[in-house]
Amino acid sequence: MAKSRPTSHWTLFVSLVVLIACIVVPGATVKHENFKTCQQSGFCKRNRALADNAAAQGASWNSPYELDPATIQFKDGQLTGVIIKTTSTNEKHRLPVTVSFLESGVARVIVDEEKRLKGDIEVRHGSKANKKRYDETEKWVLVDGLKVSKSATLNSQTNSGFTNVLYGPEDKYQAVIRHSPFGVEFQRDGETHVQLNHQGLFNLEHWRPKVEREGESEEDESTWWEESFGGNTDTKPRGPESVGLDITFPGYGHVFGIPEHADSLSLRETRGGPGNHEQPYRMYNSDVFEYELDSPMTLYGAIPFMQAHRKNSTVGVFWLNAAETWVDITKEAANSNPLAMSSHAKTNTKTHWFSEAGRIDLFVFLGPSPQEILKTYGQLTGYSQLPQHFAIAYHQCRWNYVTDEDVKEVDAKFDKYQIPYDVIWLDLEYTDDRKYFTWDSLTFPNPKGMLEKLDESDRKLVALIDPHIKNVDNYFVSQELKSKGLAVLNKDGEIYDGWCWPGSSNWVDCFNPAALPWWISLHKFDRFKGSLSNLFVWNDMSEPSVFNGPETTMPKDNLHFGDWEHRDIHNINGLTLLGYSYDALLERKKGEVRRPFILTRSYYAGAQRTSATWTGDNQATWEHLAISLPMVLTNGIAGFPFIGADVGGFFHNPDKDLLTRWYQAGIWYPFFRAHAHIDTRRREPYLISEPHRTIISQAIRLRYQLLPAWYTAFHEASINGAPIVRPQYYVFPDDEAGFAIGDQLYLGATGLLAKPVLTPDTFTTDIYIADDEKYYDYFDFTVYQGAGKRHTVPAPEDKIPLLIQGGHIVPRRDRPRRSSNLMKWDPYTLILTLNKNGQSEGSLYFDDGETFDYEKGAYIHRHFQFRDSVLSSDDLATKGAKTAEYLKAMAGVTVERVVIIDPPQEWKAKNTVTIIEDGAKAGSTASLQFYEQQGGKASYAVVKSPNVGIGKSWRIEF
Ligand code: MIG
Repeated sequence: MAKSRPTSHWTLFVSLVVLIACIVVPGATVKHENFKTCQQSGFCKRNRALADNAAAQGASWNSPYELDPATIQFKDGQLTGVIIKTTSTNEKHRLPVTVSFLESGVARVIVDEEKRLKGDIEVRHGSKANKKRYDETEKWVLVDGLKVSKSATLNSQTNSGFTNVLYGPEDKYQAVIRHSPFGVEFQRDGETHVQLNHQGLFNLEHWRPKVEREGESEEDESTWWEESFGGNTDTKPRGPESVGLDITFPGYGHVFGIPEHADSLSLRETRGGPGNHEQPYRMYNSDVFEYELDSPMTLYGAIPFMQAHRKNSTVGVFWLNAAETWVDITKEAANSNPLAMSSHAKTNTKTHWFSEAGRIDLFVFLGPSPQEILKTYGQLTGYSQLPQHFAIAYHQCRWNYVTDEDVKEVDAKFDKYQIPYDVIWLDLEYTDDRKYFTWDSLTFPNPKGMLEKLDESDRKLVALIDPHIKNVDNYFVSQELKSKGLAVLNKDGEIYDGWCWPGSSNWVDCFNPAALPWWISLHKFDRFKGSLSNLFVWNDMSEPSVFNGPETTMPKDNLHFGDWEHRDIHNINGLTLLGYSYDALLERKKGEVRRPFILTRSYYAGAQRTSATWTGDNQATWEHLAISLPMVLTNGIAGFPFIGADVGGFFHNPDKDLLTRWYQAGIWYPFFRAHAHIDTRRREPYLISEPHRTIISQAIRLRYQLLPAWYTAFHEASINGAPIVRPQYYVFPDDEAGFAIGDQLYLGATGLLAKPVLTPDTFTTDIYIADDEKYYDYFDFTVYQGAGKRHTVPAPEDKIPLLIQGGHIVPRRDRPRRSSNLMKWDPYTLILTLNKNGQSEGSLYFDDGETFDYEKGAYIHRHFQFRDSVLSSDDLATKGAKTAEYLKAMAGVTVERVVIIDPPQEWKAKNTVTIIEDGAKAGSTASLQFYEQQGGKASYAVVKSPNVGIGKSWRIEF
C-alpha cells in the first residue's frame, strides 16, 4: 500500500476503499459457511416451521398433545401421567410425563417417549446407538436439590380439564396443568409468570421407521434421515427425534442468560426486524474461529438457563438437555394479549426452545428475585468453587513462552518493574510434539527448576492439556488410551481418528468411568514428569474441537461409552473432562489435598463447580473489549461467574491505548488473564513504554489492593450463587431504566461500581446511578448524587471510572507485593462510606487460600457495621475443628487504617477514637485525623493504626 502510486482516479479510488476497509474493519470475521444456520439444521428448520405454521393458523391451531386424565396420578409431590400425541394420520404415541415439585420451590417437567424407554425401536445402518432418549445429563450436571416436596397438594377447586397443584413456600405457587392440549401455567400469588405450550409449539418427534415410498411422502422428509453439511454426512440412525417447547413469560420485557454468545446482556428478539437477530440463539459448543460480535451464533460453552425479569420480579427456566439446542425469542406488547394479568405488565416475552435429541427436562424457578433464582439453581447444579487465592489474582499468558529460561526471565522482569502477578502460563508449545504430559526436551530441559524458581515468590504455572491424544505408536498416553479401550468411537465402532494440533488424534471418552482412574494417574508427578504441585491445568479444545470434523467438531454419529451418540451428549463433553481433571488435581501428592485450578474453554451448567472459563479467541479491537463486559456479566447471572476475556485481545496487536483500557477493564473480570496469539508481538506490561506501563501497573495493583473484597465475593458465590460481578438489574431489580445496562458492574456486595472505558479517544464516561444515595469517586471522593440518571465522570487515560455507593465498608490491603500469597500476613485497610441514615455495612471472608480446611472452620468471616458512631466487627463464622488453630495463626494480622469518606462535620473537633477489643483488659485509643476537601470532593477522616485483630470482635467508638 505504502508503495503504490496512484496513476489514475480509479486506482486512487480503489486504494481509498481498501484503506477505509482496513480502518473500519480491523478484525477479521467468522467463516459463516463453516457453521449451520437454522435453515441448514434439519431439526431447527422443522421446529421453526412448526412455529410458523401455528402462527399462520392462529386460533385454529391445535397442539396435538393431550394429557390423558385417566393416567394422572399424584403422590409425594410428584404428578405422573401419559401424554398422547396424535399424528396427522391418527396414530397415537405415548409420552410419559412427570412433574416434580421440589422442596426448594422449583418445579421439574420431564417428558419421554414410551417406545424408546422400552427399547422398542429399530436403529438403522446396523448402528449400535442406544435406543433410549439420553437421560443421563443430570448425572453430570446435577448435584443436589432434587428432594420432592411433601407439602405439595392437589388443589380441589379446579376446573374440569385441568389438574392444579399447590406448592412452594406457604403454597404460594400453583401449577395449572391443562390436559388438552397439554400445557402448564406457573403461578405465584395467583398471577401467571411462566407458561408452557401456550403457543402450542410443544414437540416430541416420535420414533418412526424409514419407509421406502413410491412417489412423494405427505410430509417433508428431506431432513429426517441423513443430513450433509460441509462435506460430512450425518447418518442419523434413529431418524428425526427432536424435542421442542414454547415458554412464555407474560409481562416480562427482558430475558437474560443462555450463554455463550457474543451479544448484549438483555437478549434480543430472533425473528428479524430492526435491531433484532434473524437466527435463534444457538447452543452447540464449537471452536468458532474469529467469532463475530452482536450475534446469536454459538460459541465454546453452553448454559441453557434463562432469567426473565420485570420490575420487582424475576423468574427462570433451565432446559436440561445436552444435545444441540436453539432458542427463538420474540416480544409482543402485553395489551395485545388478553391473558396479560397485571397492570404493570407491558411486554410478553415468548421463547421457543428445541434440541436435536434427548428428552424434555425443564426446571421452572419462580423467584421472585434473581438472588433466589441463583440460589436454587445452584442447589441443583452446584455453586462456583471457592478457588485457590492465587487464581483470583493476575495471570500472565501468551502462546507461547518458548523456553524454561524465557519463563524465568518474564518472571524476573515483573519483579524488576514491580508489577504483581501470580501465575504464568504455558500454551501448546511446551510439549514434545503436542504430546500432553511430556515436555519438549530442547526448550524445556528443566521444568522442575523453572517451577521451583516460581515457587520462590509463591507463583504458579498453568500448562495446557487437551483431550485429543496424538495418534502415534511411541507415546505412552496413546498406547494406554487404545489398550484400555478409552477412546471415542466412530459410527462403526472403531476408534475415531480426527485431525487436531498433534495431527492424527484420538479423543479420550470421559463418559467411560474407567477413564477416570486413568486420567488421574496421568497427572501424578511420576507420570507427568517434571510437574510439581504449583503446576495447574488448562483444558482447551474440549468442545471438542476437531479441525476436519463437521462444524469443527466430532461427527454426531460417533459413539461414546454406553452407546450414546455424540449427538446426545455433545454439549456436556467438555464438562465430563473437567470433572476428571478436577479429581486428578485433587490429590497428586498423597495426603496433600489442594483446591484444583482448571481453566476450561468448553462448558455446560455445572462447570462452575470445578473450573474457571474465558471467552475464547477474541481480537485486539475496541469492539471485542466492549463485548467482554456483557459476556462476563451474562455468565455471572447464569451461575458460572468465574470468567474473563483475554486481556489485550487474542488475535492481532493492540495499540497502547487499547491495551491500557483493556487492563483497566480486565481487572474487573473475575478471571483476570492477559493472553495473546503466537503471531502477535510480545506485550507483557513491563514492555509497554511510559506512561502506559505505569498506568497498567496501577490497574493491576488496584486489583491486588481489592483482593480481600474479591475473595469475599468469590466466597459468597460459593455458598449462594451470587454473581461475583453484578449487572445493574441484579442490584436494582425495581429500576426499569437500568435493566438493559450491560457495560457497568458492581463488585460483589461492596457497593463498588465500575464503568470501564470501552471506546477510543474517550476521556469521560457516563455512569448510571439508580438510587439517591451519594456515590463517591474511589480515588478523589468527588460526590455524585441523583437517582435514575447518568452522571458524567472524568476518565483521562490514567483513571479508572470507579464509584463507591454510600453505606459500605470495603476491606482492602494497601501494601504492594510481588504475588498475592505474599500478602497473606499483611494488615488491612477498611474504607467506609455512610448511607443516608449515617450507617454502613460490609464483610470480609478469608482463609488459607489453598486447602479445604475452611470446611473445618479454618477461616475468618467478619461482618462490619457502622452505626451510632460505632464501627464494630462481628463474627459470621461457624466454628469447626480447625477454627482455633487458624485464628491463632492469623492473630498478628490487624486493621492498620480506617478511612471514612464524607464523615460527620463534628469529627473535625475529634482527635482520637476509643478502641475496645474483645478480651482486652482495657480500652485503648488511636488517632483520628480529619482531612478537609472542597470543590465537590468529600472530606475524609482516617483512623491511624487501630491495630485491632482482623479475626477478633471489636468496637471503635468515634
Ligand atoms: O486452535 O493452544 O482458545 O487460547 O492459545 C487454537 C493454542 C488452540 C485456542 C485457545 C487459545 C490457545 C490456542 N488454542
